[in-house]
Amino acid sequence: MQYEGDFSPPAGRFAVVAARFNSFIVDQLTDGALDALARHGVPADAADVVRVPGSFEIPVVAQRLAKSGKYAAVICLGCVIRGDTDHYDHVAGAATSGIMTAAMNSGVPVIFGVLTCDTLEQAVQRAGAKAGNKGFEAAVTAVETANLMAKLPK
Ligand code: INI
Repeated sequence: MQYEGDFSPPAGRFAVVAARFNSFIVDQLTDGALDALARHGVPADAADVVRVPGSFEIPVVAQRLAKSGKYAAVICLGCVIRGDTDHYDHVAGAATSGIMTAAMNSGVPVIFGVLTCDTLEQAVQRAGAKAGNKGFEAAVTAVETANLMAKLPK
């Protein structure tokens, strides 16, 4: 037996956790994620958007949502841009490991759609320009992984 997720319309609800920090980028990621969900057959009223102050706050909220039992997957969206200090490393590292922890603690797919960029230009390219829209890609990953989880033996 082989198991693999697919892109058929998934059952259940989806949550998008979006940081307000660098909102001009994250809003584009959020639009991309909601567009991908809609294009994969998720009704608009089956997608909830939860906004948090910054990427550092994503994991605790994502874990709460994932553990609620109400969502097939949680999609985390943020944008961390390197500055003059090592602040970037702390925020990006905490968001990354916290999002994985939320997935492992809940058993629900918690998808990593946080941009970690050296420059604003890199972020723009990944939020709907030359390098695509990473929010859209994160939501497609959420659909595939949610469908895979539904197929796996209990
Ligand atoms: N939050 C981000 O999402 N991106 C950033 O680039 C960022 N920088 O650079 O500081 C950022 N900081 C805020 C952080 O996520 C928390 O909201 C804050 O530290 C309060 O806990």
